[in-house]
Amino acid sequence: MHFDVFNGDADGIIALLQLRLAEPRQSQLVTGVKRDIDLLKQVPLDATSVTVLDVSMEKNHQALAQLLANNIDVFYVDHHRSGDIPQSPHLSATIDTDANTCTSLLINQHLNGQFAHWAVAAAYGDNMIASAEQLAQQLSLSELEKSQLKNLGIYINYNGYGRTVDDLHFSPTDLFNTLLAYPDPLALIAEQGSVYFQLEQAYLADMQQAEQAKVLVDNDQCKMVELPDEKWARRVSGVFGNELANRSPSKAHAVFTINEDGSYTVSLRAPLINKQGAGDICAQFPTGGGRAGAAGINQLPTEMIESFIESVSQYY
Ligand SMILES: [Mn+2]
Repeated sequence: MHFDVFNGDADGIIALLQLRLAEPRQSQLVTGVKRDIDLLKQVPLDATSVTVLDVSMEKNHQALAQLLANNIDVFYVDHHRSGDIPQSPHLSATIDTDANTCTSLLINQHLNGQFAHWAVAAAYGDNMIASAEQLAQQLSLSELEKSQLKNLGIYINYNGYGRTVDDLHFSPTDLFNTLLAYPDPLALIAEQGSVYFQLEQAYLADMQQAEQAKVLVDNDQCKMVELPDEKWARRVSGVFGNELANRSPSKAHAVFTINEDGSYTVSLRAPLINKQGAGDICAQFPTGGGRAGAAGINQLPTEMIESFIESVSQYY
């Protein structure tokens, strides 16, 4: 059995979508909420082959080494930190950590633009606005089409956030299977009552609640807000962070969400005009990590909040 392992956000889902639209294949899907990236260990060692999309190789290093040692062919495409890439005839890896690319854009190149409309939606969804605009322009998309694909990317990305799949409106597996019926996302958007409109309604309701969030800090370097421990807040935390970042491109932004154990889940965005340091800052704290432009901490203890605020204010 072939296994398709992918991140449950817009970039991961749409990366696989493009691949499976181009090369339909019976496969077992392995995914989860956006933060659930330790996925490769779920693949059994009797798998015939594996595709891995949009999850850090560094975080899946051991499981990858085991698959390769068992002569299982792995096709790996990603834009997160990879650590050392194993040398193996069984591994085909495309890793590009450029802050302006994402897995769906890498797959778009791999497929010579066969499903480029989907890649545009994914790039918008991963908040790679400049890259999305560039591709949209190459494709001569109208302003309306661009804004529709942008919304679609944002909604699919939004759907990936939650503590568990229970928080989500659609499990990433179900969403992937639903979207697979649409080689062109503009057809999905044109369909009355489609999943696009269902996600839109849910997104707008959650965002309206987030606008009331408590502001922890707002200075020249950064703005940080706190959201309560509720399903809507866990769903909206990441996209709300992107929205704040787009409104004030010169500031770093962090969204804090309280966990059941009293610690905080933190999602940090570097200033859009200076996409550096977010991953390094978060990696200084236990359970933290991510990319230069966007990173997070899964469990920040209350007593470390001040030191986190200080780190961010000093860095930018
Ligand atoms: Mn991604």
